[in-house]
Amino acid sequence: MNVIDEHAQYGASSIPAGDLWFGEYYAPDVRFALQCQPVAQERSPYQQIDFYRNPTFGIFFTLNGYVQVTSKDEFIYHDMIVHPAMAVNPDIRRVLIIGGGDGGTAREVSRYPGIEKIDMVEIDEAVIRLCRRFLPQTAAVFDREPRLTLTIGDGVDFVAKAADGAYDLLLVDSTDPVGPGEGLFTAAFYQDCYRILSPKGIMINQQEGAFYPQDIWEMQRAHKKVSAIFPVSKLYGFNMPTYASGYWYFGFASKGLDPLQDHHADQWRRLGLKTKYYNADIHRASFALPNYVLDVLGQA
Ligand code: AG3
Repeated sequence: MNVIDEHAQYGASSIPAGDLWFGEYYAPDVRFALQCQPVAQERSPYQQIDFYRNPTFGIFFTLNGYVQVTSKDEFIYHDMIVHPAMAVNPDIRRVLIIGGGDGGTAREVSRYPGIEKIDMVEIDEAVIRLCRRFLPQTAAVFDREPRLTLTIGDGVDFVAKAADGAYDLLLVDSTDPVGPGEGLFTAAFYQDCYRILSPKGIMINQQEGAFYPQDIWEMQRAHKKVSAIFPVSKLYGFNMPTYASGYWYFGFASKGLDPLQDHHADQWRRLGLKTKYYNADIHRASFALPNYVLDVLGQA
C-alpha cells in the first residue's frame, strides 16, 4: 500500500512524529509524500479509491495509489487538456470525454458557449459519486450542465459503437495504462477514435511523463501507436506539481490541424475566459520539448 505511517525524518521538521503520510513511488528508491488525513476509501470493482486531505494541496484522491487530482493543482491539468484544442479549432461543437470521472475536464469544456453537446463515458461510478461528495470543485459540473450526458461504461466499447465523424473533440482523460485505463492505450482504441472524429477533429490524450523509466516506457508505447494512425501527432507538456517529476504530457493528434500553425490565439482571447495556467504564450511554449524528451520519442 502506498500509505506510510512514519516519523518525519528530514531536517528540523515541524511535522509531529507518527503522522500519516501518503506516499507515491516514482521509482523503487524515490517517493513523493504528502502528509494526510484520510477522508474516504472504497474498493470499487475496478480500482482502489482513496480520498485524503493535506493542508497545502487540499482534498486529493488516488486510484490504485496514484495521485489523480488535488484541489490545489488540478487547474493546470484541466486547463491544458481542454484549452489548447479549443484554440486550434474554435468551431468545436461536439465533445466526447473518456474517463475524467472527477469532472474537471467537463467543467473546463462547459465554459465554452459554442459547445453543443458533451458526452462523457466513465467506467467507475464510484469515482463520480465520491468526487460529487468530496470534490465539488471539479464535480459540481455534473449537477449544473444540461449539455452533458454521462454514461457509466467502458470507453473502449463506447467509441467502437459511436458513428463515424460523430465528434469534433475527444478528450481521453485516463489513468495510467494499468488497470481499467489499459484499453485506452491500445491501437484498436485509437483507430476508433480516428474514425469517430470529424475532418477537423482533434484527440487529446493523457500521455504520461518522460522522466522516470516506467512513465517513459508508457509514453513511448502510446506515442508510437497514436503516430501510426493520426497524420498529426504531437506532444505538449505542463508543470504538474503532484505528478512524477513535476512535469506531465498530453498528446495532440488530429486529421490535419496543426497545434501551432492553426493556433487561433486572438479568437480564443476574445472569448474572455479567465484561466490560471493557460494562455497564448503557454500554448506555443508547451509544444517545445527538451532534448531528452525528443530522445524518448526518437526525434532527437
Ligand atoms: N488523470 C490521471 C493522470 C495520470 C496520473 N498518473 C500518475 N500520477 N502516475 C487525472 C484525472 C484528472 N481529471
